[in-house]
Amino acid sequence: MSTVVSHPELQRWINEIFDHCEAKEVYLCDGSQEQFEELAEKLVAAGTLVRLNEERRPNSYWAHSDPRDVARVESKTYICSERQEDAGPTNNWRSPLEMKATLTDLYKGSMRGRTMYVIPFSMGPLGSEFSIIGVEITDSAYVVLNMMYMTEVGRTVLERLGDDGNFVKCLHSVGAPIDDEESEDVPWPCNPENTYIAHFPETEEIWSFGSGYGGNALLGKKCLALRIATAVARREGWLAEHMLILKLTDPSGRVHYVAGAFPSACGKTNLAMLVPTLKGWKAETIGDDIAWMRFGSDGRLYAVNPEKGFFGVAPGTSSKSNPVAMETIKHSTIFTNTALTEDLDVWWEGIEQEPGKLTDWQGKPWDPSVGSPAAHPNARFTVPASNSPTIAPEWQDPNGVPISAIMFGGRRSSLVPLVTESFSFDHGVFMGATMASETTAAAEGKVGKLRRDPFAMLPFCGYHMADYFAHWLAMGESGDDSKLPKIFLVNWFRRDADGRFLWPGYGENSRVLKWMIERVEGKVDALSTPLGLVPKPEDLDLEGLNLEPERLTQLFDVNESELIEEVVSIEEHFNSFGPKLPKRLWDHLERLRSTIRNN
Ligand code: SAT
Ligand code: MN
Repeated sequence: MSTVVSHPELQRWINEIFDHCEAKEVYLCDGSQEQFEELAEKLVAAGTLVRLNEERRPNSYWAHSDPRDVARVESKTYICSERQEDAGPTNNWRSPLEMKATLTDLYKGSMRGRTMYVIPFSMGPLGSEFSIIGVEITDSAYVVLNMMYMTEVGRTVLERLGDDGNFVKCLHSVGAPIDDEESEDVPWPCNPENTYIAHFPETEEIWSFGSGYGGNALLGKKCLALRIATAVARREGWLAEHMLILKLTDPSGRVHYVAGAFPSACGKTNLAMLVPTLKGWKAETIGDDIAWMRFGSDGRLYAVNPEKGFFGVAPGTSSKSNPVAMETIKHSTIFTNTALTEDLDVWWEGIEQEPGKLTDWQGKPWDPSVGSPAAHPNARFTVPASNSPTIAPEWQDPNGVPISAIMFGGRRSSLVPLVTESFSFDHGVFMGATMASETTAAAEGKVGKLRRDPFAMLPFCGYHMADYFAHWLAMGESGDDSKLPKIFLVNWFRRDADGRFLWPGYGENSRVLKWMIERVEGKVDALSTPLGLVPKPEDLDLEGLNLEPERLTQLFDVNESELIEEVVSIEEHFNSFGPKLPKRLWDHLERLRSTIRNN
């Protein structure tokens, strides 16, 4: 095979994969618009993409997947560290040797009849101290288009890599060779029986096989920017987090940046695109999913969003729930597993418009009498962040933005107050480590069951979760106390005795953000409770909200028998991590338990 790149190790790896996977040809992705269009046309011809109505949804496409390939598969996701104890109890583990043997067999000839795409990409702004370069080799053109929206791709990245730069090797195959040149390809090739998403944190490699779905196949996102990055961040002393980054400007023009971790189905993307209801306040997006954070020379914690696009859930998105997202996806968007309208636009449950006659996410004719949803609940839009009308001008600042506050949140119908500030950074780590959310209909399993999801990182931490907690504590220790971000636990989802939400949420959450900022600026006091510091009633700006005082009381009420249950449940949670769980976190649990005994 001829030389395609000047980096000897990259070229060697390209040759090796080309030979082993027996690909038909190699295609180096340069990041150009011409290539985007060429590949989009190819996918339209193959039936993978449908070009949407140019007037209603310019430069946009619709795809629907194999019905067996619609989401991340945590049961097939592995952390292959040398030692099992380094993967910890929350990850699937296989030894690197064993996993590589299994996958080497599967990759043999897996790209037969297909083009092998080489995608040089950067997570984080090129040239930033934060950034990590990866190269994804894939046999899916759909993956290439999505990577072009989600990351920086192409020549600029190769130039920055030079001839001897480090890069993360990301190998992906849909695992569906075309053996008979005469036969037609399927629109969404995949191999659900043999799907593996394998991570090798020590050698910084990702091997993914069998799935074309976002989180399994766009390897820069969860695989690199979280699972591999967490392991790198631990070695190098920074944080790779599943967090949104939001810029807030108060009426006097003062700016603060806040980061926030929320489990799925808690409105993270909506919060990242918040439209404040408070007069004079402005919110802009830096990122909606991932934050990489490290201390700057001034001692503050700085964050970048390593991504360049949004990969958001479509169902439920509307001009009411998220007008900014609706504006963002008006053009240049790839929709996957939404429904398709008769005039070639997209539709999903919750979008507001009447559905009419549709093609559903499985490609079948649909009208409301069908009964099942027309869009898959995990249907997605992929869109460049630059499409967003409220993306902050500094969203790609190579130095990142200084974080004033970190929020942890979950969906809790009782006990957890609307907002609680941690007593200290350590106590904030306790809040993150004990985060929990009630399951919704969107995920499998029982609805309303409480699930602990520490730092919203359960499926994304590339090493032992207890070591990850220890890393957070160590970060706090290495920082300058007065400059560390304040940490808050929020809960937009408390309900009254009749099951109704007590807090209106969405844009009204700006009222809670305002209080956090006033705390950061030292403008207001707080009341101490067993769970942390809460606002004095007069300090929460409720003007124009018509919230009865009774409801406000309920939003902060801590019921003692529920607190007892919580302590028992956290103890069980902590025990699941074994002896590695940092003692300081046990101490915080004991302190909480003692507040019950003393009352
Ligand atoms: O497919 S992704 O893993 O990127 C999206 C998600 O599940 O959060
Ligand atoms: Mn996410």
